[in-house]
Amino acid sequence: GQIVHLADYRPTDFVLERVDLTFELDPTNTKVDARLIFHRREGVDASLPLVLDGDELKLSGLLFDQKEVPASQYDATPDSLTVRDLPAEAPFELTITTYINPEANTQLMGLYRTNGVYCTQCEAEGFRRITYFPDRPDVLAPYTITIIGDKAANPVMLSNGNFLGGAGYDEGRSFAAWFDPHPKPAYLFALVAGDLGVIEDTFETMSGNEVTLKIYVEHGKEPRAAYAMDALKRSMKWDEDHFGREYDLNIFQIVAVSDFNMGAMENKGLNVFNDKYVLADPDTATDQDYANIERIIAHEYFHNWTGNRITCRDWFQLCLKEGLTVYRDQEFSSDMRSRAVKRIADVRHLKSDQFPEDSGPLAHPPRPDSYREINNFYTMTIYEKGAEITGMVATLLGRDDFRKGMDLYFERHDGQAVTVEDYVKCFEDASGRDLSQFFRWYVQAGTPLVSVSGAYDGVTGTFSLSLEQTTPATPGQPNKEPLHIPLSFALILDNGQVAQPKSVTGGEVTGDVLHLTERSQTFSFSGISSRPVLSLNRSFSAPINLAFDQSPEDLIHIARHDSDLFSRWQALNDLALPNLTQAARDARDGKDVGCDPAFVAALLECAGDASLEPAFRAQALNLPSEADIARALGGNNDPDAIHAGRKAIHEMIAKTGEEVFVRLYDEMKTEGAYSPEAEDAGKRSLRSAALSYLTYAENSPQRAAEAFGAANNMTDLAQSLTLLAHRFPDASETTAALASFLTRFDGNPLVIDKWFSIQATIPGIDALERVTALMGNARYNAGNPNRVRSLVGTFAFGNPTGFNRADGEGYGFLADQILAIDPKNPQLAVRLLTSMRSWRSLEPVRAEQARLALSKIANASGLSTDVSDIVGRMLK
Ligand code: BAL
Ligand code: ZN
Repeated sequence: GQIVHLADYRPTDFVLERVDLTFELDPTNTKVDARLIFHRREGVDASLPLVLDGDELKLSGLLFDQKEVPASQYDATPDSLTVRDLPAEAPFELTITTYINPEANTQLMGLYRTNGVYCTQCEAEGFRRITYFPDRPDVLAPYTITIIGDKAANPVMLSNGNFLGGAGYDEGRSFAAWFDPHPKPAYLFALVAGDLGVIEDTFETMSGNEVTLKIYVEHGKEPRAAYAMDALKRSMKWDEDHFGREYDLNIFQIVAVSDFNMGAMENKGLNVFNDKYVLADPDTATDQDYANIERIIAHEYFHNWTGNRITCRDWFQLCLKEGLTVYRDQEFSSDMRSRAVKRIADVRHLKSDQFPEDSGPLAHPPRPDSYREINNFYTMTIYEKGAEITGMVATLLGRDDFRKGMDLYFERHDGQAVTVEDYVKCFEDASGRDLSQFFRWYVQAGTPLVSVSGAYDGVTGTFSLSLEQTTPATPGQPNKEPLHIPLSFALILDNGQVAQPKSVTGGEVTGDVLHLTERSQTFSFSGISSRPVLSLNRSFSAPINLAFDQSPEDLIHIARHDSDLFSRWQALNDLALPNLTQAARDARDGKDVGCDPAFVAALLECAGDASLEPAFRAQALNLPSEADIARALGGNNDPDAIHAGRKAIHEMIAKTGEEVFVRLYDEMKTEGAYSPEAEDAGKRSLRSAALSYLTYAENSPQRAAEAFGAANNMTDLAQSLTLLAHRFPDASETTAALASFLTRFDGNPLVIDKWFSIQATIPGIDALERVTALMGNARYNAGNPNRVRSLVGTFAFGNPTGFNRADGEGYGFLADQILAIDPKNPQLAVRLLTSMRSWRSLEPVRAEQARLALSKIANASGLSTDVSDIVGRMLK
């Protein structure tokens, strides 16, 4: 793979006017005829050839205006087709014939087969595995698609756009034709064919168009698609109400497939989903599964405007569609559920997954300026930090100007392939605010650190706040410029009221937002009658780390009084963390672990506070993870000590709070039939947090075993099984529960994935042996991404003690898995590899073992560009 640079961008020499594709489906030998109409772009030298992209292709035929092209006029290799002597001005038609083998396509890019169904994945560069094409996102054209296939095997034949018609074709075969009038890049192309079940519904858009909605699943699974359909209709309505966006075809289709590298894909009018994010019923899906389905259905649907109608000029602009669409799906979920709880969950995710990326060898700006393999840039930074940046724009501009900027974006750029600059310009034009400094968020990698100190002068009634920002160096970016950081804040008085300063000096403040723009800045607030407690970065208004030595008393004050629920959670979290890091140090040094009673009291006060929603209280009880603690420790990390320290803290909280937990466990029982709605889900989450603490207090599997026996939904069942397995792996109750779960759900791979994951994350040195044994289980399938992620992926990402065993066996195992998977599915291999991105923060013995395993990968021959790019960066 060559390195591609943003600075080298230039438009294509030829403009693609129309695309007409005919597929003659065959499992191992599908014929593709691509009729492409081009003209030379104005001003382009008439001697320049047309160069099209390919990937593992073989040209079988090439016609120019329906006449065979002489061999002297073109060169075809597996990865490109060059055609010379083309007209200076007039449009011309090329017909390209290729034969491809869907059955042999294990990369799951391009056209492949999954459980007997033909399916495509073209983002980012999969279309070039189907036919030679100008495969880049700034080449937009309307597509006509004809699919010809065996009638009995393919009663369903789908593509993008509106259905034109279909009928018998010849002996045993039929055809279906589709037309997508909206010009689109090839990465949004999709084709699905096979024998599938379907559920159908309709949606009336705001201007009165009736849209047919269809969700295709394997036969027999139709009832499990009902929640996805409901989520789709709510998404369509929400996008109209909140962004004025209406759907633009007469049909919208979703297909669930069982082999898929990503969560889902937003192909125009024909979204393809990993079945994990479509199928749900109370017996087989957890509350988290339901929430994920709702979110991802919305995400892919929202792409119709942010991604499809307006797409990216080049792949460097990926966060333009992904960050914005994540922002939109987060807003949707916040409206459907509890905004504060959603924010807490999103920030937890950002901190646990994006912050490590941003502080390690894979750090990159949300808008990178070079890449070797674009598949490796579907990252937490592009998606989640990208979403945070749009969120900061909304904070800086305020609701109304943000909406005006979005409206302008849709109006100005509909039908175009644009840049992040174009996007930000819309907000500048709509609001009159200069966002040039703010733009640095897009091009500068690394998580900024804001150091805070506050001082109150009772004589003058002034509170002064000194802020200093630094961003650590990241690969390729040794020096960082100061960013424009919007910090939501409150000065909370003794009585819990928010102080209203008379005046502010030292910088801009709009409403409750402080604008930190200099490297260091001191704000002074006058007219403050008594010493306030500063609550800063409320709602996590900026994705930064704070260095703020706030006293436990002040944090407890925030935890009690802040009107921003997120900040109350953050304060409890900030109270917990030093206890957990100290516990890890003490455990490492063989000392007794202690815990600040004031923190425990504040936590239990929150847990028992009936005025707070249960889901919020559950989030508070869910202590920072082992990965969070490792990050806070910052280096020389011993996962065993972190685990032991955290466990000891759990035991202390559990003992002190036993009564509270017994009471919550009773009170939070949900009544009546299972509902996936936020309210019941919140109760279940608090109940399961209480149950978890009770297993520590009681140190017996009894209660979890009873909960397992009494569970009437998958949330409770999976949670109690997790507690049994993780806390009491050797108990007979655990063995029995694992066996009964397997028997009950055998034949349902998505549920068996949970069974794999629960066992793969049992802490301790035995985990590897367990995982290896499970790989021999008949239900495991090393070719299916969901199976691999649920067993090997969960082990590497979610089992810090088991994976990071000091003898390095965990790393060695992972290296072998990566090397075995890479030749078949590089994207899946890379996914596993990124679990080791923080290897340098391990203590020296483990770090050396990790380095050896990574070197083994790096030195293997025949690596994919994907793996070689990532392992190279990790070892640099
Ligand atoms: N575009 C890839 C899948 C997604 O982000 O929706
Ligand atoms: Zn997306």
